Amino acid sequence: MYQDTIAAIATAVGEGSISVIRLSGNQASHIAEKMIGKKLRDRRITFAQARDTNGEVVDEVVVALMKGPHSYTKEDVVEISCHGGHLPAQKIMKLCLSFGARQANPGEFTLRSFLNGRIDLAQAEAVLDIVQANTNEGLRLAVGGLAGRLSEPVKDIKGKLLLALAYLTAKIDFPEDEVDTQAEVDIPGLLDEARQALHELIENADAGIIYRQGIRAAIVGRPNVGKSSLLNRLLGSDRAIVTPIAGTTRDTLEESANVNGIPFVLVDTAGIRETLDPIETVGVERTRKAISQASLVLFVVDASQPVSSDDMKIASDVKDFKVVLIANKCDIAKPSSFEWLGVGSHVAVSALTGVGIENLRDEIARRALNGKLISSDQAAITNPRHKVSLETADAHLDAAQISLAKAMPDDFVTIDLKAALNALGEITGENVSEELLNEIFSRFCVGK
Ligand SMILES: Nc1nc2c(ncn2[C@@H]2O[C@H](COP(=O)(O)OP(=O)(O)O)[C@@H](O)[C@H]2O)c(=O)[nH]1
Ligand SMILES: [Mg+2]
Repeated sequence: MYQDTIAAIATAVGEGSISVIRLSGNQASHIAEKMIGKKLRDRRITFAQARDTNGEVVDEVVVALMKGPHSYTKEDVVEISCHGGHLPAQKIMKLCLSFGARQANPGEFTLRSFLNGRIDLAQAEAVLDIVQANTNEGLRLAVGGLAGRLSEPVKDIKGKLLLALAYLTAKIDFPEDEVDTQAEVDIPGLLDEARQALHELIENADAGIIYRQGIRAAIVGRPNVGKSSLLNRLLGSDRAIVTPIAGTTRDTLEESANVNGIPFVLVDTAGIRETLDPIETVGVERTRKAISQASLVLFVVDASQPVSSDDMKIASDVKDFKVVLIANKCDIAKPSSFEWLGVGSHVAVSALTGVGIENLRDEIARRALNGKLISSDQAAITNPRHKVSLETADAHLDAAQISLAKAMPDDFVTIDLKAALNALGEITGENVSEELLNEIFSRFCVGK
């Protein structure tokens, strides 16, 4: 436990109906009691006036005490709710400091929760994901993470490896005939099970990471096929200017959109065509850059027009990217086949009427996730750091299995088992460096 008591304004700055100042540490209730001149009781709400050191009333407040270990940090936690706005919260915060609290660092409450053993590191990181989630899916995965949906399978895998390690270590330490044959442990079986569980987690990781981090998609095509109309349709608002004049969009335009729970950055681009217009030429250059930065290309063609040489040129420009081919304006023409453009089959839509847009959303999401949709009861890694640790663990188990198959001395196996356990410990946080902890918690807001 820590000696100092930390304090921070836990609500967003600005005008609001209430602000909350949070304290954690063994002086938390003492500091609050000094400020309000009343005794606090555990798990009770106390209404009071907060007074400064001269006895002047600063604000009316509602104070809650949650005594450790039944609190967010496992320490005594006090939450003081005052009127919203800049001044009351700041004044109360200052009073907390003058009565002996220290300003909390970003994420320090959650860090204490982790260091005091209430949550593991993966759960602490899930807290940040909850705060930052911008789609329902992202939130669902993050809340699952906090509830231990990642920690549980990892703990399970660790349990199997520990059992194998304990058995092998006993075999090394004691002569063979002393090891209880009743307790014979199926090492290859345990390792198989552990690896299978690892593979399941790793398989879903890329999709999980996309749900959390989002993905960039560039909308490309020749002028006037309806790229800007499509952007507006996907956003559900008239963000980009749409006109019948070819070359209306001259610069790239970026907007965030939620496509089936995946946070997308959609980039509308200037139409690609051979042009002598100097402004349009710069626009076309920017389009090429946008394509190279995107993970997904939404290639729009006009179903009401014959395929042009510009279309073919674009098709060859984007064929090495992940492409969704979109035949737009299907309200005025039945799209013919565009297979021969060599970028896959098309999705027929009308940006004007909205026909086919739901299909398109499904297709965009499916391609973004490489066909890996995560069902709501599945555990999913959403954090690249966790994926690396799982892969490291898996590589060590692979080596351990090879040593077993070659009947190498048990030491060879135990070294890799220990290394695999270490890698898994980086996820749950048993063995992490101070630097990594700082790195993770510095991304939190103050007061969290
Ligand atoms: N009939 C029809 N017209 C469309 C559709 N999508 C866009 N347009 C029209 O096509 C023209 C060019 O659209 P715009 O979105 O600016 O195309 P961009 O140059 O590719 O960005 C405008 O007059 C739009 O109203 C569609 O699905 N059906
Ligand atoms: Mg446009």
